[in-house]
Amino acid sequence: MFRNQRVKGNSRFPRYGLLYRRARRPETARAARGKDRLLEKTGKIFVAGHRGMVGSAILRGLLAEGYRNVVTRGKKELDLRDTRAVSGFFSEEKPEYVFLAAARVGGIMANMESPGEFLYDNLMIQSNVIHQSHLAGVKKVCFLGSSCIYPRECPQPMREEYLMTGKLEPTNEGYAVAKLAGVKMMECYRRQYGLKGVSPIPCNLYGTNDSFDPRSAHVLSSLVRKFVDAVDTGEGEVTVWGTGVARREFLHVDDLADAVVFLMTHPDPPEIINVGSGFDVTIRELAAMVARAAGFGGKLHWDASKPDGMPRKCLDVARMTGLGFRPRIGLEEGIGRTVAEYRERKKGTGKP
Ligand code: GFB
Repeated sequence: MFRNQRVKGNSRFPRYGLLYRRARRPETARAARGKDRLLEKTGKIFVAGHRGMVGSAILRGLLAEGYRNVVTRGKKELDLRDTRAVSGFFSEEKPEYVFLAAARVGGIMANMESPGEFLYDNLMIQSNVIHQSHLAGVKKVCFLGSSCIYPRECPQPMREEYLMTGKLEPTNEGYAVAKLAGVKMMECYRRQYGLKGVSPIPCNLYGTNDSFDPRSAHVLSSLVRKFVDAVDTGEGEVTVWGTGVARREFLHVDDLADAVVFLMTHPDPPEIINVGSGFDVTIRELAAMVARAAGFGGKLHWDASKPDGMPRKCLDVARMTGLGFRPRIGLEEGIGRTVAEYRERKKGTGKP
């Protein structure tokens, strides 16, 4: 619906009110929105991947902040892996700011089953969008990394300077190599061509518009589906993958979107910056929280034949906290919302 047009208003996204925004904006963020701001309200913004979980949250965030000149393209209209098509799009639309949220993403099993696709699709998408942004003279680019780009045996919590200091976790190596290449491409393009930008590195994300496909989803949404479905069908046991000892840090995608828009409005953000809650839980603790939120009182069966993945992934969020940003949605609340959204989705379509 946003193709080639200025977005007229945000009535489709009523829960993002001014009050909500004001309440959570720290002083430094307000200062950043002063005269030095780099993301102008009337500037043309391209949100790549606007239908995905992250892209759609960024789009909602931008609309709530009063940005109206947003351009988007669906996958069918513009294949971001196609260099010629992406070049044509940039010549035609001439965006001034780019949020690169388009990516092939998935949980641990999807990553293990299709490492080639995760590597190829992401390399192509990000190379095309970052390179064309440079050629088109884009003022600022936001490229989203992922906490899986840190080494498998990384000291915890993981600081930005630990990148490239060790071997990657094998279960998501294809995806991580691509994302790492994207972060490096941003650095190299800044150094050689002066391309301005920021690469936020989010922890594990969940929230509105996430996939609930049990084979390919990330752990939180996958567990939401399993426990809600078990309650609905009266199933007494739910199977959870792995041993449950792996630790993960979670952030609701609305908080990520706020952080990303905040960073793009900041006059001089760090080139690479972790974005997370700063605390982690074991998968066992997560499963218990989701079971409780879904109202599941049965048994949990741990399928240790499935991989645990990286033992621990917890970001050091000191840089982001230093800029005055803190997430707003706690894990308990976020899980509750996700359970409600999954129930709504089931009710609306009759199936998930
Ligand atoms: O979100 P997730 O799939 O991926 O979480 P990663 C995997 C952890 O949750 C493992 C356990 O320890 C799994 O054993 N788990 C338990 C489950 N039950 C389930 C389930 O039903 N579904 C899933 N998916 N996991 C991903 C990377 O790693 O993290 C991506 O593969 C990306 O590349 C993403 O970086 C942020 O956290 O291990």
